[in-house]
Amino acid sequence: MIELFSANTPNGKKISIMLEEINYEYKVTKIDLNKNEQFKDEFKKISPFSKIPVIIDHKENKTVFESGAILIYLAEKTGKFYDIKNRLGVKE
Ligand SMILES: N[C@@H](CCC(=O)N[C@@H](CS)C(=O)NCC(=O)O)C(=O)O
Repeated sequence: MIELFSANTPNGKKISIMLEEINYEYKVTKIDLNKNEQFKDEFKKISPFSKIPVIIDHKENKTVFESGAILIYLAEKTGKFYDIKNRLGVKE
C-alpha cells in the first residue's frame, strides 16, 4: 500500500491523478500547509525540504519525495506511462 502525504496543490494533485490512473491502492495523509505542518520534525524525516508531495511505499519500505521522482517511481513500479528505455544511462 502507498501512503501519499499531500495537500490540495498542483504538485499534490498530480500524484493523486497518477495513483488513480494506475489504479493503485493508496491512502492519503493530509499535510496542512497553512498550519505549517510541513515543518514538523516528524514530517521532515520523510521530506527533508519540508515539501509535499511525499509517498511511502509500505510494502517496499521506501520513501520518495519530489513529484517528478514519485511519478517515475510509480510508473516504473507498474510499467505504465514510462518506457524504461528512455531512462538516462539505459542502453538498448
Ligand atoms: N519540486 C517539488 C516542489 C514541491 C512543492 O513546492 N510543494 C509545495 C506545495 S505545491 C509545498 O510543499 N510548499 C510548502 C512550503 O514551501 O512550505 C516537487 O515537484 O515535488
